Amino acid sequence: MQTPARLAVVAGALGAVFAAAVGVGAAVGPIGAAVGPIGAPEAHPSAAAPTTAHQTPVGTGYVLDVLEERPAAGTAAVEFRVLGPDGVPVTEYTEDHGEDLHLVAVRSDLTGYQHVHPDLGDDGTWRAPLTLTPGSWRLVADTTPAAADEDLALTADLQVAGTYDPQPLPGPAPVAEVDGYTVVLTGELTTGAESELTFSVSRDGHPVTDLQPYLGAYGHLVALRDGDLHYLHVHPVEDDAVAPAPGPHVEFAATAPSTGTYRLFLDFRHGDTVHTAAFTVPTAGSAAPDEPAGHGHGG
Ligand SMILES: [Cu+2]
Repeated sequence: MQTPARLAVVAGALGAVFAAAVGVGAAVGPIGAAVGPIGAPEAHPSAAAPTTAHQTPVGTGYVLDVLEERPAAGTAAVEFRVLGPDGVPVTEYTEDHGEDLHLVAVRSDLTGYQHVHPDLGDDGTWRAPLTLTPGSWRLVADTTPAAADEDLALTADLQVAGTYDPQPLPGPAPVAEVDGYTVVLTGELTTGAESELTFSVSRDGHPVTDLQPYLGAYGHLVALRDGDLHYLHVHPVEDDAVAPAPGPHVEFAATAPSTGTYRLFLDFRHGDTVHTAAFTVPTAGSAAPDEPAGHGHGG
């Protein structure tokens, strides 16, 4: 029940943004007339006008403000701020899954996935170490500003110079191999109703039953839609009466807002290392015609 509610919250909040923007415009008058000496650099006027192309207002007017939208290719710290409805960098957050902010970075062809937990400076500037290749990148900051009282998925895009070499999206498959592990996905991603996705982890043919906690669970799942890179909130299936087992099965619940093909990234921790298994998953009913309804070729 939680995921539809959260999606509904996001959708409702989007409506609220426009209503709030109208209200703010009426109350404050000319935007930028007297924002005050907050210390925002002159060269960064977007702080007062959260509607530039790279910023997507979400929630109650919060924006993800990247300081350098055209970084060079390579590994470097990407700096950004979460700006509140008042344009002031947010410094107080409410933890979710053990972190104040989860940053996901992925190139527009859904390669190069990175999930990091950046460091927050006293001035509200986050610094995230990212490895970027030429092309367009989507950043998603999954965070709960203390004053917002709801989980937000704030997005921004980066353009990395160089020759973009797009990779085709791997076809739908229920099995992924990563770092010597085999991860099998069962379940479907459905629209309009919550469904469960179960990931089963094994290595060398043996189920892995000693997964290590990562971000307060035995797995962390991120889903991004092919094409528009829409970010899907996913949460672990939690049963208050039964503590989750440390593998081999890790369960999540998700609802897709509409049909499409998603790339699912499962982070799990084993051997003191975080591994990421990736799957291409069409929403139920939009699957390729040659995909079998079930895959019972066991044994
Ligand atoms: Cu995270």
